Amino acid sequence: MTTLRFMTAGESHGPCLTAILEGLPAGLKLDEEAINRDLARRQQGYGRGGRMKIETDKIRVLSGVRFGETLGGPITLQVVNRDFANWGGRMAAFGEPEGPKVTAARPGHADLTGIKKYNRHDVRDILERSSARETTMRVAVGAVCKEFLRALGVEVVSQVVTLGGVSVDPKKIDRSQLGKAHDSELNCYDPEAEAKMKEKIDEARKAGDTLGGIFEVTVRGLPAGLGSHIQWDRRLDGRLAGALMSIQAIKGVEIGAGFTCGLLPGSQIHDEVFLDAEGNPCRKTNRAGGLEGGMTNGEDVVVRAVMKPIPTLMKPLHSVDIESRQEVLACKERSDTCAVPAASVVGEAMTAFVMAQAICEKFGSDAMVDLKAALASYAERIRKDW
Ligand code: EPS
Repeated sequence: MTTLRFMTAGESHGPCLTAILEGLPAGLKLDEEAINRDLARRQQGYGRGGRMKIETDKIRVLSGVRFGETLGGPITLQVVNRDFANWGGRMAAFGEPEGPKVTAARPGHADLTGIKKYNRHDVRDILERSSARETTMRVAVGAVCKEFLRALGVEVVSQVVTLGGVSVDPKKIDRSQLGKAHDSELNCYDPEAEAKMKEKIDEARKAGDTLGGIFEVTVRGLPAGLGSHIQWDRRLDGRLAGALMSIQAIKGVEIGAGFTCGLLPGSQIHDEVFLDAEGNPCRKTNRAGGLEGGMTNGEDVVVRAVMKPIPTLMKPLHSVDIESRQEVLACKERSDTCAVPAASVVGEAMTAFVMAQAICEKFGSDAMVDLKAALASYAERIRKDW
């Protein structure tokens, strides 16, 4: 197998989180601080809970990189869970567990189905791995992929467009200033909408409730022709949607005009093609979100994902106790009121991984210098011959 791939390991309150990323070319320069910056961005955002005050996620690179350059071998990434020091008795690999079991499953979480499927009798055995703490490692992997893409002139950015029912004014989104939202507390371009979103978060926190929302990821600078129409599992829109749907709490994904495509006629959906001043094909709209026929078409890739409200409520919902077999209120684990800004950083990471994988497949991934030469020659050919 030559494709770029990764795997994560670790429990939310275990000693550490780990990822192995394999398949990136040798000779890619990596900046430790760029990875730490994205880890810090995932930890931020108005509405997060107490855990983020305990952790300061910092990357340790244990293999595959020497003096800031990739070697072509598996890259092992690690983040230590500081909170493990407080949880050792409940999370040790051996010995007897301390403290009570968690037995009241939370609706909306992996708890109830997880204990049945894996034959566990403590919900902690499920929630520790299903927790969105795992996304720390996706962000670390994504930060490496973003550096790879940046070396090829490709940028991946995100913004929150809806939170707790408040949406940004689309007119205020300036796509020429990609990444501008990253400086704000909710990763949002629109300060007025952001102020209203923060009010909603405060209200939800007081009510013991949680909030979801929608984020958008944009990728700029991709060559046309990544992915393929030839086979279902090579279509890049399908792979991208799958990668985003795999993020904890994501319930829907749309590309470009997305669900609006079901409301409007074809004349108002498809992006007409014109010739630019140099006689090359160009578009005035991007309702396809940069993907046609399962392939990038050279426009920005624009994808949106909706995150449901976090299932751990401080004012818990009705559920069942797996030990007493009685109806009870769901357990209360410390949690966040809203994690949509954090999810947007995870969305960037998964998108960056999918795009990096498609590039490695198309242009070969042994040495960075060969990959760059293959990409340049392809870009030149499709510029001339179309
Ligand atoms: C998270 C860490 C978790 C939660 C949250 C995300 O920390 P703890 O469980 O110690 O409070 O804040 O996880 C969930 C919302 C969840 O449902 O599991 C993180 O690092 O992102």
